Amino acid sequence: MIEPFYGESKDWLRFLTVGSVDDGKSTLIGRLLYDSGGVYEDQLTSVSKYSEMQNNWLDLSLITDGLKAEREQGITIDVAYRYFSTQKRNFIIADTPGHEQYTRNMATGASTAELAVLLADARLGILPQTKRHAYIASMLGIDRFIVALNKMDLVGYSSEIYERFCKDFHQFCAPLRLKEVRFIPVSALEGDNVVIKSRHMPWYQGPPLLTILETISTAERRNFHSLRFPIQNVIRSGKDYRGYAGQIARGILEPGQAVITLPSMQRTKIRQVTLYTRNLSEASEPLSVTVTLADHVDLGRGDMLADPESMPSISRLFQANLIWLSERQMRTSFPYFIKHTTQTVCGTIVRLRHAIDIHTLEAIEIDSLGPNDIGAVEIETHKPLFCDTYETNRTTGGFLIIDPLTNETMAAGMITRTQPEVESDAYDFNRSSSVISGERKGLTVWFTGLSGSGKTTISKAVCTELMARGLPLEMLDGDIVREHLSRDLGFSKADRDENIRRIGFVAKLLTRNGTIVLVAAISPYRSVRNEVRKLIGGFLEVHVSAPLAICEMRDPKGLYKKARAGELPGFTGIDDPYESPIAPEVLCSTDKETLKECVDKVVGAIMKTLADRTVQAVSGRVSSPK
Ligand code: ADX
Repeated sequence: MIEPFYGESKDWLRFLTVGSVDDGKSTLIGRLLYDSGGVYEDQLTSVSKYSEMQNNWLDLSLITDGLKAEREQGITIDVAYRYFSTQKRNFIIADTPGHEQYTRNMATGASTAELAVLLADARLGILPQTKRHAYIASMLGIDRFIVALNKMDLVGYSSEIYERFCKDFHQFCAPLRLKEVRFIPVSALEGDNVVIKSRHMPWYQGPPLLTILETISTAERRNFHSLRFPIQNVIRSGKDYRGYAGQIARGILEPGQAVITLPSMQRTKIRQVTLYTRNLSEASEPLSVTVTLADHVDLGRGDMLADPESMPSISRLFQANLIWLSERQMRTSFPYFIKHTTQTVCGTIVRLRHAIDIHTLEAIEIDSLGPNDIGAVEIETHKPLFCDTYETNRTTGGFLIIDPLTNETMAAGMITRTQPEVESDAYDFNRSSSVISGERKGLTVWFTGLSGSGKTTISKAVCTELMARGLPLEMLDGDIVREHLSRDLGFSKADRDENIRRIGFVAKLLTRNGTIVLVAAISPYRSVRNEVRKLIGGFLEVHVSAPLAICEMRDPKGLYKKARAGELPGFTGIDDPYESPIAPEVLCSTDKETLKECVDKVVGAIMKTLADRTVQAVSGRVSSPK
């Protein structure tokens, strides 16, 4: 059983193993685990049995390649983490078994690793794959490499081959600005220089791989300053308790400590830090804890507690490196979702600055990034991120780009510069903002349906979803409008039409100014709905539908009962008609679909409309003569 970080006296080293197909990575890991006693009894028995059946020698790659069988059964494993420990240290190996999607897997595995063991085949030397993996590992913040030249037994343990390889690799990795590169000649199959020093290579003076892993410095890993605590969850209990749960991305948290809340910028102090039910006197990254604050501050998911003396950048504009993961090409000016710490916001890739040629590590000009490409971009988000550069903090400096329509992860990103540091001439703010404001007119989303069908519930939930993505929003709910704007109106046909025209007029003004307007009104008559559709322009009609009997059963305000009793004449559905939309953009059948299904449908339609519009605007701009 692996002890958690907390209270552990031996330290941990998380490392990533990197190698091309057939470099012998599985055998090397198997050898490390086997020779250091890290293989479970039952695992060993099955490996021995299988090896005997096959070829009579113990095939150590089977210890790790057990995963292959799972893969063949269609179980996807992006990264396999293996634990082992020696007397000196605990180890976590992030191994990426897939070959096809290697880049994606590496990006996942490397995000927490502090060292990479890079494997190459002594017969083949440095392959393009090796270079790609080394570059990606360094880009993901790994600045310590152990480069193991494997299969030395197959090249007669030649010191010349090893020396030449070291020289070539040194040359290649010079621009990567690594802190430490150690080389080691090994034969994972024979066990040379893995755990035990090789008898076959007396010319190699250094220690075996495991000794390097046990002794290499990890001291700089943790940072006790510059607190970053992105809030994942708000825990409420009783009348007064409000706890904020999350994972410490950087620094320490302790009772009495001064913190600033972002984005509300309020100064307060930490009252308590708890782990499960235990109060802690101090907690540091990467522990997940719950804190309470000395003052009553209203915080939510995506907000952050930070060190007031050393705040992160609060930025909507930044430069970043991207590893493009999707099969589909990168699109500039397309509204993607940007997932950063605990919040997801809308954002666009404003410009591709350049891509990287993996062989020469030089910047090259291309139009777009495709699968496995690496490039530098400028990004603009609709809502500020509380971020650092990836170099200073992998959590607050890293993000994912997600397709809003399919939810596919398109790219992994690493922030290299935030707005205040971006020179004004390098960043044409007007140009990028025009993508956001000029071409992004607003949209009215009109929820129509019987009283009790669920218009207000769905529109409120959609509002929360869109708010989290940083979109400018306004809600016009029938009940509230009637309290203010339409106080003088009743429920005759003429009054209802007037009510809808007033709502339509306000929605038009807001839409014109770039707002997403969510209207929830019974709006029972088709003709006036069509009238406001024409007036507003950017219009999505959502029919929130449920059979009258169900709405009547729900009767949230007791109005159906009153109407049936004759106390509310002209009630829609009872003695006044409801004319269903003929071709609404979205139909939510609240008697059959869950709230989440309905919300996803509406949010999807909104995002698609915005996306289509941006694409049209961009292609129009490209094709129209100046
Ligand atoms: S609309 O017909 O003009 O679109 P709107 O959505 O603004 O109606 O307001 C409907 C709300 O007014 C209902 O949710 C209900 O609370 C209240 N109401 C009062 N009388 C009626 C009525 N006769 N028919 C429908 N809703 C009524």
